[in-house]
Amino acid sequence: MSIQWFPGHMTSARKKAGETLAMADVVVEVLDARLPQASSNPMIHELRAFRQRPCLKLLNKADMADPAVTKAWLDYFEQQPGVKAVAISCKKASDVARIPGLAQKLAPHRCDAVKPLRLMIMGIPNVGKSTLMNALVKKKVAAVGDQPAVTKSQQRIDISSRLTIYDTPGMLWPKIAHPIDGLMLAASHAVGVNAYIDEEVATFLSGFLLEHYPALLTARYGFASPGLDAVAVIEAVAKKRGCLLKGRGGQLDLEKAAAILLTDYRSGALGRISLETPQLRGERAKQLAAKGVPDVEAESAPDR
Ligand SMILES: Nc1nc2c(ncn2[C@@H]2O[C@H](COP(=O)(O)OP(=O)(O)OP(=O)(O)O)[C@@H](O)[C@H]2O)c(=O)[nH]1
Ligand SMILES: [Mg+2]
Repeated sequence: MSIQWFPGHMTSARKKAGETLAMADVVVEVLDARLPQASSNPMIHELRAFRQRPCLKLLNKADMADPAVTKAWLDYFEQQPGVKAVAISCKKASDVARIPGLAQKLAPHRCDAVKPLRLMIMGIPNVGKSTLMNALVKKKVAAVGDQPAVTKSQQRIDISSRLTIYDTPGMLWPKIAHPIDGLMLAASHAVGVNAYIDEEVATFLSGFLLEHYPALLTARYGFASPGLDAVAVIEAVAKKRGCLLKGRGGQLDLEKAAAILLTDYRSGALGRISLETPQLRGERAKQLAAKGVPDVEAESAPDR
């Protein structure tokens, strides 16, 4: 079953976002650098296309993503019309300091107190929108936390007479078409915990890590991965970390081991990992097209 999460406050957030976008000059779309396409909300793309607003795509949390893959994503996004893409970590002041200047280039006519530059920060839950807002304002004006839907309503801050910023609640969309996108989003903590089962998401993650980053599994947990499958990885984590069910004669607590694996990925303790590449995404789109299924969640790029 695919993972879906569209709680009520997101319906009103979408309506409000549409209204605010009419007054904003540039969309600052915060993406998770580890899953830049899966974390691109097609609803944001639609709103932006309707209002014809340029977009600064920030591949945030780049400190936790695979640098070579991030570079490939930047090249991919930069081909899209009206888009500038940069990789940043909101926790690095020098990265954040570049953002107003980059946004200004997308709306050069908004440059003084009569026409201040108005930036609207948008994105899916838990990607770092409010962290970015706080870093731009240089004080804590918005609550942040490593869980989805911390921000429930919009906030406007006039940083100066020339710069206004809107922070918005994280939004997903009503139907995540591809199960793998739901799994990537859940692994990265963009989805409410009631919408998925840890073990299912950890099985997806361990399968991906086995295929693409086996050395990171070995480095973190100290077991050799050849010959293991996704479930065996979770069992191996359970053994290494002593996860046992109480009073069950040494039976492994796989739920606990799944939670450890997810926490280690989310915190970056496992290392720098990217869950998708433009190439993998392109191959999947071709497979879907061969079956007659359009990749509805892919933004239009020149080569698509
Ligand atoms: N490693 C790393 N963590 C980050 C970065 N930016 C934000 N975070 C963390 O990501 C988590 C979510 O940050 P928030 O700013 O609350 O995210 P948000 O997008 O506002 O989330 P919602 O309000 O729930 O939509 C927090 O634990 C932040 O500390 C980054 O660049 N690198
Ligand atoms: Mg927030």
